[in-house]
Amino acid sequence: MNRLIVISNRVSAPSASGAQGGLAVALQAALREYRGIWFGWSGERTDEFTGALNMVRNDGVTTATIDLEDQDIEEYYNGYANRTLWPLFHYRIDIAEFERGFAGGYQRVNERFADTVLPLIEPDDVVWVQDYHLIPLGDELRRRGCANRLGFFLHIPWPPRRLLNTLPEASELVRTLFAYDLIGFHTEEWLQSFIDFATQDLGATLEGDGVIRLGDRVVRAIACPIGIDTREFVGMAKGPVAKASYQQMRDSADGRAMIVGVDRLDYSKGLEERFLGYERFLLEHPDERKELFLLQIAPPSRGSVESYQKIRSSLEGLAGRINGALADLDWVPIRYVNQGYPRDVLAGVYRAAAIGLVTPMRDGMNLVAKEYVAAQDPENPGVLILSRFAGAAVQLPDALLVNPHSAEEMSDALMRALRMDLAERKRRWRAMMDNVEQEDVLWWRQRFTDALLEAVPQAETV
Ligand code: GDG
Repeated sequence: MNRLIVISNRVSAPSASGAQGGLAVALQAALREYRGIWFGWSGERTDEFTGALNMVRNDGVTTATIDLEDQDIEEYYNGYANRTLWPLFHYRIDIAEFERGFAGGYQRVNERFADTVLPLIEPDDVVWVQDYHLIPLGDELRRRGCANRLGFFLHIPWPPRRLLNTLPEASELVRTLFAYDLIGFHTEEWLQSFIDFATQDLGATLEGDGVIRLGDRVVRAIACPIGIDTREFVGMAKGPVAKASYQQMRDSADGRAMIVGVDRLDYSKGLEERFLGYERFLLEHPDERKELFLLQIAPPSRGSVESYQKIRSSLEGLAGRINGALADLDWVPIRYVNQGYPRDVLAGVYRAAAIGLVTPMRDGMNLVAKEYVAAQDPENPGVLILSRFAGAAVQLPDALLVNPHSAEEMSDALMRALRMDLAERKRRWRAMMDNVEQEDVLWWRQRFTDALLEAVPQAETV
């Protein structure tokens, strides 16, 4: 293999402080190994798009970024990516917005990405495109003569075909995926929904082992669940910063069991339903009330999109209402925190929490669930309550799995977690940790890049 070219909406530059997500860390390790380039949007605006590249080499990884115009950001990023595809792919057609301007901007930015990255790609390079912002990019690269191996990974769910059909340009969009040699999803469920659409709506045929043919194009589709950098996270949970935040949380918990939730402030994460499930528990079990409290960390995201402003204000209202109705002189049921914390601080917070409450309505995977498991003390692990609708539930069946639509189920699970004896907590945690250790982020990217190298290149199938 010559080099690896990773393309994603945003590029996360290597940082000396290590304050980065697991995905960035994993991709950078791969890029270092394969002398690669990471290409994407800088996150900056420019008056007029020129395609000028900002190339930076840092810690063995080259990043190449471009700036986008206001209209691009509005239509492609805030528009099609975050107001059309994100809600639709999370089964929220009620808030998905279908506007031709968004679709046009999305297409234009994908073309701009293709124009700009193409000159960086050498004949033997392997190209790996990330996520829903860049679905048509592979097709745009092929139109420009790119014959390299191209892979695509979707980090979010793939919706059932009847939902996807509400998107006016669904067929054209899905057709472009056939430009890739390999497509990866987190779970068999998302993979199967993709196959359903491809076969029933586009007339594609299955040729076995995940190989799908559409006309003269052949693509392989696999389920390849992402993990976290478990070794790093376990190390961090034992480090000085995590120890300090652990102690701080234990002290402030004052003997009560802490329930923790950590989520980007996003309607897909089920935060309102979580608060209602917790409220139900408090109402059903008044005697248990002061035995526990909920710490919800929810750093705001995508604040320029209206649905995100709405969820923010409705959560504030809900937390205020629950606290107002149930708090006492010496106890507040919900600590709702609207800011982010460094990863090592979070590791200590997870470790101090007797219960991890991870209840998205839909989630491609959910890394917080895995981080919570990795941060636990093996001698006294906490209990993970996990939504059945997170991709992570497939790998973590020993969590207490709940339906996040049901406040009753959440209330019951909280009671069970609170009363669970040490032996059961240890048994469940060990089973979950085995998975978190084995199927970590390095395993994920190795599996994907190996499968991409094995795939028969499109250039040879047409
Ligand atoms: C998408 C898919 C899929 C959160 N708050 C803070 C903070 N975080 C970190 C968490 C975790 C990450 O952000 C969130 O990852 P998730 O997987 O939970 O969710 P999405 O951001 O929606 O990610 C998801 C993922 O892509 C990967 O494929 O699992 O399904 O939706 O790492 O720890 N990090 C810091 N401070 C915070 O306050 N430093």
